[in-house]
Amino acid sequence: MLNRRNFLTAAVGVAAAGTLAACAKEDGGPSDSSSGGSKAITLGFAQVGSESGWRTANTDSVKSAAKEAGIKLQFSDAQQKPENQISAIRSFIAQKVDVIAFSPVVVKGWDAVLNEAKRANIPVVLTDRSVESDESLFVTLVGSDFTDEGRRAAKILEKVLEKAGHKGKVKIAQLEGTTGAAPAIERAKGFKEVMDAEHKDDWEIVASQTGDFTRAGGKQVMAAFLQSNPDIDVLFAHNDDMGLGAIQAIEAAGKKPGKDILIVTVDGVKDGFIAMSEGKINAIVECNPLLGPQLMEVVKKVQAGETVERWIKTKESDFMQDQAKDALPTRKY
Ligand code: GYE
Repeated sequence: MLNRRNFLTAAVGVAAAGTLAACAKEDGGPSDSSSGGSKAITLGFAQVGSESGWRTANTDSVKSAAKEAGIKLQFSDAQQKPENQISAIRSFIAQKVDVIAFSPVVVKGWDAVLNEAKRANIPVVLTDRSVESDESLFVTLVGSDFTDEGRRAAKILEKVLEKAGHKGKVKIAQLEGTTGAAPAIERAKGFKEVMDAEHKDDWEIVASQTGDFTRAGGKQVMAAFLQSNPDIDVLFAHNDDMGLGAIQAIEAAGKKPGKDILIVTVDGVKDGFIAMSEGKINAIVECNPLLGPQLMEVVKKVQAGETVERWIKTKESDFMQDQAKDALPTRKY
């Protein structure tokens, strides 16, 4: 995963990728324009799946931005299985696409296939999620700072608790994202960082399990949490969809989401905002899925051999319940 320590390696990585892109052109690969006219760039994109509202918005953004930028898109949906992404990347290499972009399901297990892309002189751009890999194997990451999102969730929970007039101990249940995925690891880490530094005596995570970023997962795991820990005060869900599933489980258990159990989620998709405007979610930490336009810009630069920043971060906001109704009409996803 990326951090400041890696910036030096980053510069080297970018330089190498620039050379890669240049080599690809000299090879007379698909981007060769020597036969006259400039050929469209072909981008192979290996998506995680369609597990959440965030993902649907992200896919739409990538597809429409490619169209707008005149980039030929080869799109593959991995259905949340890393092995499907690996096959998709191998097929992009076989097709000799110009650039590969992908949003890795989990952080580990990419070195072999990324080395194959490197040997084929095809630069790789990460989007949304990061990897724990040799950093020379990808050019850049276009996406959010998930550790910061975890910190922001803890900070906004302080406000939520204050607003609800909650005093004393806070029993927290956490619905984690996909096990081994960057947003699950880093959101948990950022939240715990603030908790350990500022709430050692009053906050406690009494239950924490993955709901795989899906609504069905959130519902099922929350139902189990309520059985084993009927006195949960707070739910921190790593995405809106799991929070929305959990709301169903909370209501089925005869409790009021947003009142009996205070809820903080991450993403800020429309359904999340609707639940918040109905008083069922107390706060949302935004994670912007509209990465398509930035990604296409980067792809063009990489293809042209230009230097790009090592981590192109997304700008985001936080929302409390009383902002939901006003914000809802202008939400773009
Ligand atoms: O929060 C979740 C999606 O990787 C940031 O994946 C993304 C996460 C997002 O399934 O809803």
